[in-house]
Parts: sequence; C-alpha cells; structure tokens
Amino acid sequence: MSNRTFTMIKPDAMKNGHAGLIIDRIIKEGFRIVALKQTKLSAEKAGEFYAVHKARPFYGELVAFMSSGIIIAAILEKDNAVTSFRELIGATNPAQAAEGTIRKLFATSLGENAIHGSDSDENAAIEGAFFFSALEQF
Ligand code: 3AN
Repeated sequence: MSNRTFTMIKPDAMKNGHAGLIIDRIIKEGFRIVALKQTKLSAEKAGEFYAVHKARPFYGELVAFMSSGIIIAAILEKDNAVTSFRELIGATNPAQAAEGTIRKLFATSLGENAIHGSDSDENAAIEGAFFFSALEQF
C-alpha cells in the first residue's frame, strides 16, 4: 500500500477563500506536503484529468467547473494516505458528508465540492504525475 495521495483544492473553495484553512487542516491531520502548486486547468486538461468520467452525464459540467478558476494541486504523504484522506474530505455529496469533514465544512454542492482526493493508490500515482515531475516531489 502506497503512503501517497493526490489532492486538488477546487475553484469554489479557492474563490470562497478557504484554501488556507483547508491546507492548515490537512497538515494538522498529519499529512506531509510532498509537492504543491497553484495553477489553472484548461478545459482540455480538465477533460483529460477526468477522462474516466467521460460517459457520465455530469462530465461536461465537471470539466467546465474545474477549468473555471485557479486550483491548488498537491501530493500528500501519510500512512494509508488514500483512505485516510478520503475520510478527511468526506462523501462526494456534502449533504451526506460526516460532521467535521472538509466537504461538510467547505463544499457547496455535489458538483462544487471543494476538494478532490484520489480513490486508489494507482490513481494517486497517475494524478500526481499529471501535475508534478519527479524533480518537484520532495
Ligand atoms: P469523488 O471526487 O468523491 O471521488 P467521483 O470521482 O465520483 O467523486 O466524482 C468526481 C467529481 O465529479 C466529484 N468530485 C464531483 O465534483 C463531480 N460529480 C460526481 N458526481 C456528480 C453528479 N452526480 N453531479 C455533478 N457532479 C458530480
């Protein structure tokens, strides 16, 4: 099992001024920052990142939203990182997210849900490499 996961603070959380609190929370929960950058996805790049969801009805909306503003992308390290981080961010739909989770605190809707967390070790490695070269990971 890998000890790394990948996250993005999404455009809604960035626009609402929650990035600082979210990063503070992530660090307080014991994740070490391996790599971090502020960036903006083009529609093409967002489409590539979410290609796995291409057939889903919300794909167009998701790509438009994820390319609508600045994001922060990061690789994080902790024992059991993928599962531990999914617990910290909470359910995809903030209405179903547990109390105290990042999505419960900061997400506004199912589509605009503040933060991304990889769903497997394999995807964590693919997603991290999408944003960061080996020279940017410490
Ligand atoms: P998660 O991000 O919790 O792993 P996924 O992988 O099922 O959830 O979905 C990826 C992203 O697609 C979600 N973070 C959310 O922004 C968006 N999404 C998922 N389901 C819907 C939906 N039914 N309507 C709109 N957007 C959705």
